[in-house]
Amino acid sequence: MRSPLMAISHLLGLENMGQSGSFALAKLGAVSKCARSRRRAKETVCAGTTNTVRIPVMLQTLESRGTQEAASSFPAQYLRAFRFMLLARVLDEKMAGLYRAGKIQGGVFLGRGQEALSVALGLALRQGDVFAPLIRDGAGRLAFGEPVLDAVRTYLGSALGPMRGRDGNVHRGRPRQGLLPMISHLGAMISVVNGALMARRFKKIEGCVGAASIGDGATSTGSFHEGLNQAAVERLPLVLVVANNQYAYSTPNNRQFACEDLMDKAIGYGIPAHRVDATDLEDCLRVLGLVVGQVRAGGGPQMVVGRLLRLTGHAEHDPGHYVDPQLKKSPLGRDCLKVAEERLLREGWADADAVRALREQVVQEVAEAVATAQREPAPDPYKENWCALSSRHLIDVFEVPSLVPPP
Ligand SMILES: Cc1ncc(C[n+]2csc(CCOP(=O)(O)OP(=O)(O)O)c2C)c(N)n1
Ligand SMILES: [Mg+2]
Repeated sequence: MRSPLMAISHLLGLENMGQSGSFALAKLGAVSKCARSRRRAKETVCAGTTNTVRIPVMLQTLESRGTQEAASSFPAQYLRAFRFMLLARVLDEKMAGLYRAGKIQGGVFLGRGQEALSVALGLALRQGDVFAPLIRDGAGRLAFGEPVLDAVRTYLGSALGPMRGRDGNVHRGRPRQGLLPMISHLGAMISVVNGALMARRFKKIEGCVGAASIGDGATSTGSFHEGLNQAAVERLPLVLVVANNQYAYSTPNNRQFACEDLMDKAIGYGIPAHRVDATDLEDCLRVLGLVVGQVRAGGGPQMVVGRLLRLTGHAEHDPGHYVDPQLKKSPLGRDCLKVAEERLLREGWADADAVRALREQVVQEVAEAVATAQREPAPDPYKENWCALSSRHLIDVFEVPSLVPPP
C-alpha cells in the first residue's frame, strides 16, 4: 500500500527525485501544461471576456504542443504548483522566524498570498527564458528552478550562496541561468529584461520569453513606462506580471493611480492586457500558461494584472496595521494557498493525510537547507577579491553549479 506521501509523489511524478527536484520538476511542468486547461483558456480568454483586452489569436502553437502536454493531467499540474506554493510559504515563514530571532541582517520580504500568481509564471517559463522576480516571488523562483539553498544561503550570508554572502535577501539570482538578481522591483528590471531579450534577438536566439514581475506601486514609476514602451515598440517577447496587492508599502491603490484599471496602462502602449483572480490557482495557471505561450509564439509583449491582497506587512519589520479590514474580509483577502488546498481536497486530488505528509516533507527540506547554510562560512574580506556579479571575473571565471540539468 502507498503511504500518503508516496501517493502524492506518484501523482507529482516525484518518486526517486531528491530534495525538491526543483528545476527538473519545474521544467516538467513547463512543457507539460495540461491540454484541458489550455483549451479552457482559449475559450475563456479569447472569448473577449471583461478580463481581457485585445488578444491576438495566436494559439495554434499551444495546441500543437498538445500531445506532449496531455501526458500531464491537470490535477498533477495543480498539485505540482501547490507543492511549490507550500514550499515557498514554509520557506518564507522560516526566514521570518530567523529574522525575528536576529539571525538575518536586512529585510525579509514575504510572498504570503501571492504564491498562486507567482508559481503560475514560474511554471510557464522554461529553460532559456529570462525571469526578473518581484520581492514576493518565492514560489515563482522555486518553480523556475531556484534551489531552496540559494534563498537560504543568501538570507544567512553564506559565502557559498549565489551572491557569495555579499548581497542579501531578494537581491539574488543566477544570470547565466536566466534568473536576474534584482536591482529594485519598482520597474527597474523591465528594461533589464528588455536588454536580455534584445541580446537574444541579436544572437538570433528564438522562442524565448522574458518575464518581469512588479507591484502596483511600480506602475507609477518612470522605469515602468519607459520599459513598457520600449518592449512595445521593439515587439519584444516580454510578459509583464503586475501583482496588484492593493498597497505599495502603506500607500493604497486610490493614492497610487487614478485610471480605472491597471490594464489601461498597457493599452496606452498598445500592449494587450489581462486580469486574473490571483487568489485562484487555476485562473493563474490558465492565463499565465496562455499568455506566455502567445508571447513565445511571437505575438509581442503582454501584461497580466493579478488582483489580490498582500497578506502581510511590506516586510517582516512592518505589522501592516494600515491595511483596510474590509479588504481583508473581501474575496481579495482570500489566502491562495488555502483556496488551492481546499480545491485539492474537494476534488479528491489529494487527501488530508497526503497534504499533511507533503507539508512535513517541505518543512524538512527547508530545515535541512537552513542547517546546511548555518554551518557554512561567511565571506572573508581578507581572502576575497571583491567583484560585483556583473564583472568579467564572475561571468568568465566564477563557476556556479548549473540550475539546469543536462538534457
Ligand atoms: C526605486 C526604488 N524606490 C523605492 C524603493 C523602496 N521600496 C521597495 S518596495 C516598495 C513598495 C513597492 O510597492 P509595489 O510596487 O506595490 O510592490 P509590493 O511591495 O506591494 O509587492 C518601496 C517603496 C525601492 N526598492 N526602489
Ligand atoms: Mg503593491
